[in-house]
Amino acid sequence: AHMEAELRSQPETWATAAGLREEQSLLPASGERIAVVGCGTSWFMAQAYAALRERAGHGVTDAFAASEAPVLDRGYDAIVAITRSGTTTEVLELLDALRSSGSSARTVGIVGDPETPLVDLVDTAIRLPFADEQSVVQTRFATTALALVRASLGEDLSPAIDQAAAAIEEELDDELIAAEQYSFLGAGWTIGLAHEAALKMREASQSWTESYPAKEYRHGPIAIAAPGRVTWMLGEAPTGLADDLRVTGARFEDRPIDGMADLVRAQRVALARARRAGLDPDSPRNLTRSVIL
Ligand code: F1P
Repeated sequence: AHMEAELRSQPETWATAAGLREEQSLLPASGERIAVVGCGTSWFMAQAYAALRERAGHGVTDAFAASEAPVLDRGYDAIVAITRSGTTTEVLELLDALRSSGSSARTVGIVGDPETPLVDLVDTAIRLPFADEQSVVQTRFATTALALVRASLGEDLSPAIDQAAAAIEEELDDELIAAEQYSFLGAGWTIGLAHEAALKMREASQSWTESYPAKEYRHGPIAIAAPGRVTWMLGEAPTGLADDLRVTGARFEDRPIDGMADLVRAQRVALARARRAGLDPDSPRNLTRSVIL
């Protein structure tokens, strides 16, 4: 029940984030060289953040899984850590390592839990308690953090909010929920969303999912496209992809809506598949709310 309620609240939490001018101003300024880090869902949001910020012309923005982020000084002006719980070990260890290496990079945390220990480890904490969640499987914290980033880059989120609200109410067709396999694709900022959609399907519903940059998909992964399987593009598809897929017999999902709104549809498919399989999406197999090593 948590996942469903949190999923459904996304249009409101995005609208709230869009209005948080002060929190937006705490994000690194245009022109700074930055790295964005996180684990799991938060890493995928870091990837989306990096692509959006570079596209907006705000400067070099790298994204790393916190466990693989370089601790040697690469001359970043700031490091942004995204973490709902603020307790994820790899993120805390990275911040510790940066501090002990004498790095001069400013650190910024984007957190859900406002009292988390992480807030004492960063120079600036951006708290989004209204988007924090009970469920293990993240939905709204991740997308709301990204909504904050998009608004800070001057994007108008109204179309995304309206499309997400519509996506929450629409009826999902049976064939889409019952597929054997799903490959999620993205381009630019939606690559992170494709990875996130695939992760939701695995976490909530134990589904076989893959995810790729759309143009990479043709370099091999398309080999498994077949009838009864779904290839799902978030954002605009590259020219020719629809034709390539037609001959495979796979279903091509290619909605011309905002990537975050389409991610909400994928979250709903994950929830529907979990229910159908008799799984409780609030207690996913082998997972905990945050990974503490
Ligand atoms: C990161 C994360 C979640 C994932 C699972 C384990 O948590 O990987 O994305 O769904 O719950 O932890 P956080 O650092 O954002 O709290």
